[in-house]
Amino acid sequence: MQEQRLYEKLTKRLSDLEKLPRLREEKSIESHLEEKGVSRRDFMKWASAITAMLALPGTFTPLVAKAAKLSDRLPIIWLHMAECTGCSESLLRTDAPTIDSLIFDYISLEYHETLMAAAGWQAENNLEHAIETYKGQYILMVEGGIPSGNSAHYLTIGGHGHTGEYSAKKASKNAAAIFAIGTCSSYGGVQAAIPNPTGAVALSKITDKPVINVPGCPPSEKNIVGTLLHYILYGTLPALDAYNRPKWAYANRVHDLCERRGHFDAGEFVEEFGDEGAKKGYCLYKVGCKGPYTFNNCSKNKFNSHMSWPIQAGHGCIGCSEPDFWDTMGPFEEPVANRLYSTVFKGLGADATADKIGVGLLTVTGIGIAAHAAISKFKNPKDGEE
Ligand code: FSX
Ligand code: SF4
Ligand code: F3S
Repeated sequence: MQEQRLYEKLTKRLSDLEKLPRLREEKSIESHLEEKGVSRRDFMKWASAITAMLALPGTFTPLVAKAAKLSDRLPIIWLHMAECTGCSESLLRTDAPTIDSLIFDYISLEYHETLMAAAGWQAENNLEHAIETYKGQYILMVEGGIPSGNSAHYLTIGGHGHTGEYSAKKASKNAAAIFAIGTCSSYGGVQAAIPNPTGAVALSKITDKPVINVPGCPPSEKNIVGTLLHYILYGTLPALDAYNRPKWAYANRVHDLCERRGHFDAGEFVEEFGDEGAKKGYCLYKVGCKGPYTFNNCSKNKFNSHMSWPIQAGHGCIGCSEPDFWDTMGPFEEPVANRLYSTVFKGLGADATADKIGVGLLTVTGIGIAAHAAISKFKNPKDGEE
């Protein structure tokens, strides 16, 4: 019953959107995909995978396909702040174009500094024009941390010499929805790491409007496109966790669905990179994996058309979708518990602690408890000496 009501609600939303004019060329998504060699069957398979990812029943697949078809009805403005452009690259630079990247080609991207042909004054005019023309209707996607306050000038863009902070504030004002794409925009990211010389902050710190965070350094192409499709489908904000991340993507820990989890539970660990355990695909906890403290769906969806992801490639998760991971998750190749023991307790039995963590401590405390709780547990010297 509830499912049917939702189906009707989403159908209504999509038919309202359908009445809006196409913002780009009069070309259907089918012909766009066909030109790129994607069959209708592949497209429907993709739509069904996205439906599952958004935690919707399989019967909603035609609606998701329709949402993708209507992705040219909403204007999008994409701003770059201080970052590496990895978020855009994650979406666009796969070896063969994925359907996600083709959808991205198809959407009505009114302004994107990496992709647009315009430069200099022309580019700035385009941005101002898009903000004016689509006032209250456009989706704002921002990539990168934002140097702020007295340090805002560290990010100065364009002929008018506006700071990134100025542009992001201005574009946020009349946006219909705002998405912070990547950890930098969501939480500040690498440029906000201590000592944060440019005063870089998250997008949510410079606007009082709601910001949906889509973290990851970079986030997967699926999480970026899924966020957009979710908005097209619902027209409202998704259910969020405490850090404003959509729950459909960030409700589980990387550890929960990790392909090496069986080895963790069995106490089989890689002791150092390149050892026998590494060859056997053992758990990477002792060489620094932060999967137990990191909320993201990479263990399920992977990257590059489901080809691989950090842990499959043989390195632990570095916690890239968590706030301040550069400061809180390092050193990246040591367990969190080692770090706490060697800094707070001056090297007190670091290896012994890691040994106990695998089969003992973490299992007893339940890896399922909140990361903070797990960390404060490690801080207790008595636990380490058990
Ligand atoms: Fe880079 Fe985007 Fe990391 Fe940041 O991604 S992949 S530094 S999240 O803002 O470009
Ligand atoms: Fe996977 Fe890391 Fe958890 Fe081991 S600690 S099971 S490698 S997420
Ligand atoms: Fe990032 Fe960890 Fe996934 S490092 S990409 S959250 S496996």
